[in-house]
Amino acid sequence: MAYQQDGYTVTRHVCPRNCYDACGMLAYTKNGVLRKVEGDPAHGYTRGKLCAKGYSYVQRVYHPERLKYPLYRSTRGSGSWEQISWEKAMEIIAGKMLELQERYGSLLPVGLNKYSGNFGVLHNAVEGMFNSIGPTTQSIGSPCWSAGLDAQYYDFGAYTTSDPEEMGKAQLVLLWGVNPAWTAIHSMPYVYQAKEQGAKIIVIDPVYTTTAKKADLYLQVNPGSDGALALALAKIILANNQLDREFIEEHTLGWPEFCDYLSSLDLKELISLCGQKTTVVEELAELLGTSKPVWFWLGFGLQRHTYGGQSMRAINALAAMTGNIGLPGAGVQYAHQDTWIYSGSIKNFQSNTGNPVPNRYVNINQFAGELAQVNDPPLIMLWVSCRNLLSQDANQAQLLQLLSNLELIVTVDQFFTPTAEQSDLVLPTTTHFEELDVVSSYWHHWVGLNEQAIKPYYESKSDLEIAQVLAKTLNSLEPGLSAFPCEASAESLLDGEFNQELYNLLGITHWRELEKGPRRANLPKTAWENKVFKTPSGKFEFFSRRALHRGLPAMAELKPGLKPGAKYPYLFLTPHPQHGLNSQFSNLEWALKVNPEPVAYLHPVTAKQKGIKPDSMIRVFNEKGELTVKAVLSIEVPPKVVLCYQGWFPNTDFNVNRLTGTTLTDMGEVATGAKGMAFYDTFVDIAKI
Ligand SMILES: Nc1nc2c(c(=O)[nH]1)N[C@H]1C(S)=C(S)[C@@H](COP(=O)(O)OP(=O)(O)OC[C@H]3O[C@@H](n4cnc5c(=O)[nH]c(N)nc54)[C@H](O)[C@@H]3O)O[C@H]1N2
Ligand SMILES: Nc1nc2c(c(=O)[nH]1)N[C@H]1C(S)=C(S)[C@@H](COP(=O)(O)OP(=O)(O)OC[C@H]3O[C@@H](n4cnc5c(=O)[nH]c(N)nc54)[C@H](O)[C@@H]3O)O[C@H]1N2
Ligand code: SF4
Ligand SMILES: [Mo]
Repeated sequence: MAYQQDGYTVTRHVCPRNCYDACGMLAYTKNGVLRKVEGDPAHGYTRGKLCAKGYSYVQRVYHPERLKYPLYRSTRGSGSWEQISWEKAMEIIAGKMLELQERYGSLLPVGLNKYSGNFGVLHNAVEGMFNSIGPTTQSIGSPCWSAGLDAQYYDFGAYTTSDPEEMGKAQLVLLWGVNPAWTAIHSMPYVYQAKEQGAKIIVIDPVYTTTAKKADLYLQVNPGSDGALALALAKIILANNQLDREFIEEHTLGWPEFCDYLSSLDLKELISLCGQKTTVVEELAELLGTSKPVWFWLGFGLQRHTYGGQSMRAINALAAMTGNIGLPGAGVQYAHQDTWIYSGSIKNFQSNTGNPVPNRYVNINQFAGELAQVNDPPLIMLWVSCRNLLSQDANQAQLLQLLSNLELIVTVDQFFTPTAEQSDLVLPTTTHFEELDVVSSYWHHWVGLNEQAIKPYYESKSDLEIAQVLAKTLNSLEPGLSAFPCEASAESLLDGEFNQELYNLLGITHWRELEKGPRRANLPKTAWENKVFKTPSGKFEFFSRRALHRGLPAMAELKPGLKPGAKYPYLFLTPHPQHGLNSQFSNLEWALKVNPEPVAYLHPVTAKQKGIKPDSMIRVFNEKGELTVKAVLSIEVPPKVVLCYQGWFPNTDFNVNRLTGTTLTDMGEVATGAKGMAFYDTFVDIAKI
């Protein structure tokens, strides 16, 4: 419940971005205006702090370029946008949908592409509205984490994590393919806590990141070769007989097979694949073999490679053979959805049409590519929500091609993004200070509320309200078409999303109790503490029949990463930026100051080979496209890598995803319905201009 403090009205919030931290926030308003945002001290993981992006939300909410009204242009590319009323906007959209239904006999030509702009549970209203009108075309899967989730599923039977607050208990912390100093800053105090208590911190990353700079030992691994490194470590630990025999015997399946497999591998070859010195790998193996508990944090970056899932399985095996599972301060931490056990009723509306055809699902990671192949019926109209496709999706050329063939593109956003620019209709939406919602995290175990702090900005509406007005308009034109609850309040829909299991988990009897502060789910602090796994055998599976049945190797086999060819000899790495959250925040004044222009980081040796001078403009190119960008020389990247952080640079046409999109990851279908995107297996050449 909002309370008064020093002349401000204070409301509780959770940052709903696709971010590990899902921070607890307090919003301070005066006279209906948001004045400042601070961390909520009641949040047991974020503990009253925010990142720079979080502290700058006032700038984002009142940004001069924030969308205020629905905008429409009758001729795409004409640049002449006109402000229209919501009624008119809905007439255009609903009219087009019904016309397509008549033309094609179903709503399959109408598509939805939605992802991570806002992870609040009521934002699922968008999918709910689409499901309520009968089969449509929808994106499925995730660009974030698919391969890694499936790897955890094959080995552990499910993905679950320990409280990150437990990290301090570790004796050794391995931060493997994750950059929390940028992407999960509230975990850094727990890293430091571990260090203060005597733990060694190891970072394994091709880039000498801000996180790596905090490490006791840093391994600059060749991209995509983590499986080889993990297998090399496993081989040395086996040879040194530093195994946890009891754990292996009691709690694992397939050790003899895995052990045989390890014996068949050549250590020198493994070490050379990951580009390490033997002494360094031996040093790390010794640390691993003699420390307990060991906390492995496997990041999403690690698995954005063709064999990302397989690499994760090799690291899981390493943790299992050393018995670093189910102990306080140990375990393999990746991500979880244990606090996302909402009823899902807002999503799962049966359509009234009685049409039994299921939705047509298209992998979000190759949305344009797959739809280009589909003609029965083709995609004609697209609704984009919580997405900035024309910044974030791989295969931009394909995407532009798809969009250019569509008759109507609707984008719902707070800003005039590159995606909005290529749309026909742009609908303004609220921020999480202007709507009620509940937000969970995929990293920590706290759940909190977004209260409404201020009125919706100008004419903006929440994704839920937009779904409701669209359903209403459709029903007025074709009575009974949508089963979506047009009149239901956000409160009553939240009532529907909560169930007894979730209430029990949070130790509350009604979601309104979250007004008093976020709650930690009553889950074990240590994942797998009972060592009963959710695999078919109930054990940790070195050997997974489930994987085999899906056409994957049964064990963590060596799958060397993709190698650059002669034509495009550099690996193009595009991880997540410090000052933006994917494409968000980079249009704020402070972000434009600290990060004014895109740059490509090159090793000085690479620059010399190519005759590239510091700060000169270069071309980065491959068979998919080309970028022009300033070169910054840095010994923090390996010579074979060109590094550009992903994101949106307003007022430039820079876009790393013009070059990405060669392959999908090896896994992902089980957990997310589709394979992930191997964003980081992209190869390029560079040239001075
Ligand atoms: N500030 C900020 N925070 C964010 C985001 C953001 O954009 N900005 N995005 C959010 C989202 S959507 C996500 S998915 C997460 C992602 O956050 P992370 O899990 O940290 O993932 P990435 O940034 O993709 O990559 C992490 C690191 O993996 C390294 N890496 C790349 N390839 C390899 C490899 O083959 N082996 C190893 N060992 N390392 C490799 C990269 O160099 C990078 O430093 O962060 C979330 N938090
Ligand atoms: N090259 C390369 N590309 C990548 C990645 C990479 O590592 N390298 N990472 C990938 C990953 S992990 C991810 S998660 C994706 C992210 O891709 P997207 O899901 O497209 O993520 P965002 O850039 O966060 O954009 C979301 C948009 O939602 C809008 N938005 C915010 N709140 C709301 C709301 O309440 N309602 C609506 N309707 N819109 C809202 C924002 O203004 C923003 O324009 O990018 C992927 N792309
Ligand atoms: S972007 Fe991430 S770290 Fe920053 S306030 Fe939001 S949840 Fe917290
Ligand atoms: Mo992501």
